Amino acid sequence: MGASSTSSNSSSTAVSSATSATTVGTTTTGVTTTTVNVPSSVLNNTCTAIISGTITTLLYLSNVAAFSYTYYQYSYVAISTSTIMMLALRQDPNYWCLDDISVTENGVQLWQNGGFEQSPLTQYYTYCNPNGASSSGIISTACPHSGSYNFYDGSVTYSDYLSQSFSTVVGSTYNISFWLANQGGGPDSFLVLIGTVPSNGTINHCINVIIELSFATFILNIVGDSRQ
Ligand SMILES: [Ca+2]
Repeated sequence: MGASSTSSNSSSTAVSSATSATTVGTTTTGVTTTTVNVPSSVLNNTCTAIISGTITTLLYLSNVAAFSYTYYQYSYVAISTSTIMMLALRQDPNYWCLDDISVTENGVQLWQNGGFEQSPLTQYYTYCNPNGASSSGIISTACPHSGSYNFYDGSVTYSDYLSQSFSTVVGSTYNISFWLANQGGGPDSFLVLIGTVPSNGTINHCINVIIELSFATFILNIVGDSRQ
């Protein structure tokens, strides 16, 4: 019997008595796999278009009530050499507080500025607001979980999108976690997707177009078309 077994020494808590002991869940580790249908408008747009391959939904919350900072943790087995995680946030009447995002493999941190202590946001993150939603996400001092800053997002009516990509080894397991608080009730939604960055590493709708001034009038029309 050579199987290595991880044995926990914790005394097996005998389920006893008739007291209806409910789990008190203030800061829980929630590995919640819910099968909720994410609206296609949230899933399919110019922001999510940069993810390719098999896309895994780690978390989808929709129209949930306010809750204090809660720890979310997941394991993800990489399917490509470059992986992207994207978070989509919408909070019409209030705000999401997000902090301490972490992606590790064997203890090595792969996610940069997960604590949002460094500015500007776009130094490490790709930020996308496809519908120009108001009260969209920023680095803020409003509700840090640790340090002085957090991501603070009250994107109205539509989600805005925050993402970062990192190198991965196919078949290796990555530990993903973050802290999230909801400052109010719905309409709200919070989505976390993970998938593959296209192999050529380019993002189709972020093509740099060189404008030659002598052809400015003509070429500017082309620029307008290419950015649709
Ligand atoms: Ca922080």
